[in-house]
Amino acid sequence: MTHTLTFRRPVPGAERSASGWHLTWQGTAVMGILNVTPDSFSDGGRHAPLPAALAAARSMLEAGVLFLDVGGESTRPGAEPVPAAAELDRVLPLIRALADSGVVISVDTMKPEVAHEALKAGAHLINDVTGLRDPEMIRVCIQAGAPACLMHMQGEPRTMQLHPHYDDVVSEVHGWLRAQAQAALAAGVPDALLDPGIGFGKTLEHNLALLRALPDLTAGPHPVLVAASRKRLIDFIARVPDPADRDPGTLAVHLHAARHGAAVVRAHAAGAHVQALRVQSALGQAGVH
Ligand code: HH2
Repeated sequence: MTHTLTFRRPVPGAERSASGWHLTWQGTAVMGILNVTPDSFSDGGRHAPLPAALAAARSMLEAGVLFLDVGGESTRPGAEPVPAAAELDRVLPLIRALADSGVVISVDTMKPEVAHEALKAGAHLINDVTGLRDPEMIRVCIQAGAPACLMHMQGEPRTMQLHPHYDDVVSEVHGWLRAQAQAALAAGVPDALLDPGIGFGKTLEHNLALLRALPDLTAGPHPVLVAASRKRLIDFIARVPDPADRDPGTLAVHLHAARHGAAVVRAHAAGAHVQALRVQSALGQAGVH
């Protein structure tokens, strides 16, 4: 399956047309996770000095990721917000250092001011776990010509796992994502990736229902991103308390997502994902870019 994401700014590997720059890939691409935070639930502190972050980025690039997702604020359940200035101090040096590396850089932020500065520094795509709820974030994307990944979250990270509740999780999440994407595109955002937000205000049953319903979301007009990397649902299913041990379960979820049309999977173990997706592709299923 071919996927396309449209930008109104130059992007490595994208083709230019009258309507913008179109990044096109076959099968499921990998977005490598690069958190430059002290407290992310899986890779917190690991990429703190810039050389360590660059070494991790290089190894993901060599492995064949299409996107790198740079994050400066943890959104794990219970996380406290970080001031914009601190988030910028974390992400900008890395984005600047990666700007000429030929990778598509996404910035994982909920704050319009961080998104604005990150796009100025060389990022191409906004990954907003609040799904462009803030109109200012929409303005930032339009002004910079950047598409956004819109993720669904019930509540906010500090409290989202206390009492998640839906009458019908699949229709509520899919309906909300489609409406947000439609509004964003109508306002002038160049394009949108949709993400059901695994683990964001959802019980295990909610997560499983959304993963089983992926064919409904991927049948729609927007490319879909799935991000289950090392999340707690894997512990609930397979009893793996340490996030660092959850890559096998992550791969199982992401290969399922690829078979059901996901355009992108967001992963910590990026190299393992590229390898597994290439093998799955060779077996006649969805594959890697
Ligand atoms: N999950 C996390 C962060 N960003 N972005 C999207 N689009 N979808 C997700 O599911 C998603 C996301 C949380 O994972 P991680 O970045 O590994 O941890 P932390 O938030 O603790 O930094």
